[in-house]
Amino acid sequence: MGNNRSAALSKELIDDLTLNTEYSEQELTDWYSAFLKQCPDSRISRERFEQIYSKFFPNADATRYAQHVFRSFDTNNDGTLDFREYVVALHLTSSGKIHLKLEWAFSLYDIDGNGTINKAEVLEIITAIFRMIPPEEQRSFPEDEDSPEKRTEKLWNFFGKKENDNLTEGEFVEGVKNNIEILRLIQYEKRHSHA
Ligand SMILES: [Ca+2]
Ligand SMILES: [Ca+2]
Repeated sequence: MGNNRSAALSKELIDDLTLNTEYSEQELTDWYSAFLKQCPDSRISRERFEQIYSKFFPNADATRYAQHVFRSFDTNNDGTLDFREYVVALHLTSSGKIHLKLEWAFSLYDIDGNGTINKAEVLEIITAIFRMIPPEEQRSFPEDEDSPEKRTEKLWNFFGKKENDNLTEGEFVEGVKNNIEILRLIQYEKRHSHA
């Protein structure tokens, strides 16, 4: 183990992250210590990520969705999340800035990363989302969105797209911003009460 990285964050990484996120140097340093305790080799594997993610969805199967989320966070595509990717991911998904969230959502749906979304990609993500939704909750869905296929059809129509059309990032972001129904359909907000 001759090339163990030091436990301190490099100056470059701190500068990079304070510039690109809203976190302070102190927050990042504290966070990094915690991160190293959880991940001594300073990386999160896909399997580990899936395990962590699935704990939030004990009554359903979040594995497939977690794989897509992992891909969207693994920006250098090396099959692991390093500290930078982890912090940027948290920033994207929790900062509350709608534009950042939508850019991230676009990358989630753009499975092959070619810069546009096609209908098959929407269907794949919606199918993964459906697996996270407990069956009893699915039964309460409106009839025209109670299956992945129907929900995809509805979304695609909201975007005004034909079967073989593609959706650009600009169209995606504008569409979601301008139509609350689209925003509702592209995501899954877990219900908190299970009364
Ligand atoms: Ca990576
Ligand atoms: Ca694509």
